Amino acid sequence: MTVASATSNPYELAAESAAEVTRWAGAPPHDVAIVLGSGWQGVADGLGTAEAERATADLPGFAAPTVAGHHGQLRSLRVGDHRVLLLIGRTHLYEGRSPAEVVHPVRTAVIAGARVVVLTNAAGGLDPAMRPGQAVLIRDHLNLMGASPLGGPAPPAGYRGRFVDLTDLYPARLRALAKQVDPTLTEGVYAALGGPHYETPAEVAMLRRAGADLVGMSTAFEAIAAHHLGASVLGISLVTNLAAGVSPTPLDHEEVLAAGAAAAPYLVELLSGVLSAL
Ligand code: 8IG
Repeated sequence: MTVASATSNPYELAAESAAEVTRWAGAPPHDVAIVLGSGWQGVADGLGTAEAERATADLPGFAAPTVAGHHGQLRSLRVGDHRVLLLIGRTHLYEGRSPAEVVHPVRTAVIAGARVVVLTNAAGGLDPAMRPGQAVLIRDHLNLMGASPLGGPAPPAGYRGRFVDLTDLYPARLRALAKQVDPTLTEGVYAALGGPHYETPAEVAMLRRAGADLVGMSTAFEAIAAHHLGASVLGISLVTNLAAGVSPTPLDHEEVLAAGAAAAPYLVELLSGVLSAL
């Protein structure tokens, strides 16, 4: 269920929920938003004590999550000089949601003031050298979702047009900050597929030949939408499994959540370090 609104325009709807977030959290605005994907939920408490917290269910445009490990919650916290909006749980295309619904939380955060958006996810590793529990910085993506979050009605007056350049979608400056925190971090190309099934071994072989290092079912739309609104994006994948045909065993969602829980202390250090370097 989604809370009713007078508008069906996705930008106006995001502006409405941003106004509600601003009213709720007060000034100054959040300057950083962090989306915690599956496997990353355990990180929320480690980042600091929430000044305020609410379910997304009563905010305009937020879809109710349907996936185990995705809660649908906003938290507002201070980390050093930053006001951070944590978006806990996310909406995926495979839940039957539209691209606009998938990016609504990120649009809300950027319109509410976020200049940096950190997108986290759990992903399959395509490189046999990758290890479950390893974090990888997203250097670029292949959007194989067959859609764009900028499709649909043209952005209203005051927004950038929809033919957006994506050359610098995941800016090197933000990746460099993360590497200052952990010099052993590597980078990779994230292939976004619709899911919810995992890939066939033939698809995994294709993705490797196409230059992908990671595969998952999120993030690409949100990165595009955040960049379109002028925010800078840092993408971090937690490799929780090796992809089909690379992994010796079948894939399963519990494995994702377990790998996330085990990596949580490291991921807290990493995100806290990035926030203090920002
Ligand atoms: I975690 O192997 C996780 N998410 N598409 N493929 C896709 N998504 C994933 C995978 C994977 N692992």
